[in-house]
Parts: sequence; structure tokens; C-alpha cells
Amino acid sequence: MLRFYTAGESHGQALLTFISGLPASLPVDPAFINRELHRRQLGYGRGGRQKIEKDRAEIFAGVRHGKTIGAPIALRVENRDWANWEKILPVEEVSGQSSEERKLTAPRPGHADLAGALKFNFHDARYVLERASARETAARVAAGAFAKLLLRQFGTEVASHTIQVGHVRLERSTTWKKIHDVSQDLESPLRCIDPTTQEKMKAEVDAALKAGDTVGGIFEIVAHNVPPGLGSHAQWDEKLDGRLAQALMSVQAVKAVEIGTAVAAAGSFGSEVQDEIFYNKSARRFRRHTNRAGGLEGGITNGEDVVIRGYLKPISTLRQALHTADMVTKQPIQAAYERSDWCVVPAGSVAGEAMVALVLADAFLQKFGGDSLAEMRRNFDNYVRQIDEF
Ligand code: EPS
Repeated sequence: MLRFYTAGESHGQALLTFISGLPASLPVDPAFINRELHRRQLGYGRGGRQKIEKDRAEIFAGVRHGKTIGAPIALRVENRDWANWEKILPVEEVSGQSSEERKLTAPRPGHADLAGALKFNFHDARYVLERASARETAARVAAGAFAKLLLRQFGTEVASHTIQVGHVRLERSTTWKKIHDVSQDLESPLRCIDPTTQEKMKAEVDAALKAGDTVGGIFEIVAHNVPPGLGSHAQWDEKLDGRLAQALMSVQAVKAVEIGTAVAAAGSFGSEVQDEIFYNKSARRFRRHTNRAGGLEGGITNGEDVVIRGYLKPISTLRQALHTADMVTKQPIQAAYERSDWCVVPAGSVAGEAMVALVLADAFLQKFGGDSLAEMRRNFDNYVRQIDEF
């Protein structure tokens, strides 16, 4: 229902996003979209690039007089760094010195460099890394902001926080309010809800920088106030947990996804894992005292918060370079190093929020879809009545 595409290279002119499937008459708040882009740029452990960029979405199509018009949306996020790359990566064919500059023949273990070069038959990883770079997530965050604007119309909010950096883990549980607040806090270095743990996390990041190394971690995304009944148990590709996992796994450097407390659950007995069901008469809702399932049972939302974690490997551009083999000479060599980040957990979590919001917005459109927001709201309100009367 909701489709989006991105285009653009890390050091090209711009990143482009195309979105189609949103209903007409959805109010669009450019300040909100730009704030989301800004959140993605923040975080302790970011490198020099974010000092150059000031990501903003310029909308070219699909929005008129402040609202969607039911037509495809197109937007652009400018790469300010392009000014430094114009001669190195021009669109036109050039010969000579500048086209040879910045060739990358020493593939970084863990990056797309070698696999992509083999696949496309380039003896230079430049074109591969330009597109594989996590800079692309800026385009996704812009799309995700539109998805969040739609979800907000129905009271659903998506936020995230950091639960692990390197070896340091947040050991206590928290509330939606705390996650929401830290998620919106532009001053919080790693978006961890506990200041003491956050200081220890910062020390991990400092240690990585000092050693010329990088550090990964875990972020947790929570979608609050999600109606029951999104997704379906009926077919493998309709299961919402599977769709969310694929979306989150597609974020650069995410190598594992966990729904609820699934990792601990795998080592526990069933009686310790399932969330027992109670009925709250005054609210006319079924409720749980625990949410280990992360709000999803049988691939369907159950009315509890959707909780999903992304496990980020440490990024693969290391100042303390690893061994590799040159793609041209085939000789042993040290992997290429370019200016880079050394911790991207907070940035990854904003990209993850965008992906979760896009999947949830798609599931909303499947269940309540309409050509206009008013039509969608009627469908939604009718369904809420059905739940009330269940
Ligand atoms: C990123 C921009 C990139 C990297 C990072 C993410 O900028 P540059 O390559 O010019 O320093 O900082 O990309 C990677 C982690 C990667 O592996 O390519 C951004 O805007 O998020």
C-alpha cells in the first residue's frame, strides 16, 4: 500500500525520496520532518561529516497548501559535501587525474566494498560504497517522518532509546514516557534513559576513538498506542513481526533484530515467557501485566506497545585498519580508511524508528486504507467501535 524508494550517493548531489500510497489531506509539517533529519545527525561518536551537513527536506511533489494531495511525494535532501566531490564524482565522463582520485581498491572487511565490486565487476569499490553508506538513511528518515505524521493522526507514536553500547548495557526496565522523552532530547549524547549507564557508554565510545576502533550496540524502538489487529497470521509475508524484522535488518550495520524479549525467552520456560491475559472492565480492553511478546502474537498486533530491538555491529571503517587484499594487485594491504564515525547507535535508532513507522503506516493503510484521511478515519473509528463492543 505504502511504497517508498530512495536514490542518491553519499557524496553525490543529493539524496532523493519518493513515497506513494499516502491518503490525500494528510497535514504535512516540514518542521517536524526536518527535526527528524536533525535527530539522525546527532549522537556521541559521529565523525566529521555531520559538521558539514545540515539535512533538510525540500519537497517537490505531492504536497500542496500544507497537505498531501494523493499524488506521489518527491523530496530531496542536499549533500553539502558535494561541493568537495563535484570534480571527483561528476555525472559526465571525464578522463585524467580527478577520475582516478579517491579510487578504493583495498576493500574494508565488513563493508559492501568487496562483495559489491565482485558483483558489479568494478575494480574500485567507490561506486559501491557511495550507495552502501549509511548516509542513505537520511532519505529513509524523511520517508519515515511522513509515516509518523500519518500514525499520529490515529494516536500512534514511535520512539527509541539506546540499551547497549559496546559492553555497557542498561540493566533496568523503563516506561514509555521516559523512552519518548529521551528520544526527543536533542542534548542527550546517546539517548540512554539512565545517566549513570550513559556515562559508562560514553567511556566505551571514547575508548573506541582512542584505539582507532569502532563500537556497536543495541537500540530499542517502541510504538505506543497501536491498535490490535494490524498484520495477519494467515500468510508468511503478512506477519507483521516478519515485516518489521526485514525492515529493521535493512538498516546499515543492523545484523540482528529482536522482538520483545525474544533472546532471553529462548533460554526460558514457557511459563516464564508468555504474557498472561486479563480483562479491564472499565477500559473494555484485554490487558497484560507484562509485554515480553513485544506487542505481537501470531504476527498480529495485540494492543500492547510494539517493542523491537536492532543489534548494530560496530561499523567497518576502522582507523586501526584491518588486513585485506588489494582488488587490483591482489597483494596483502591494509583496508582503506576514510573519515568515519566510531559509534552510530543513536543515528541507527532514528533510522530504525523510520523503518518501523513505515511498516506500521503500511499496515494501517492495509487495514483502514482510504483515498482521503477522512475516509481512513471513518474506517478506523468503525473498527475501534468493533473493539469496544467485542
Ligand atoms: C553518514 C555519512 C557518511 C559516514 C557514515 C554515515 O559520511 P562520510 O563517508 O562522508 O564520512 O559518516 O557512513 C557510514 C557509516 C558508512 O559506513 O559508509 C551519515 O550521514 O549518516
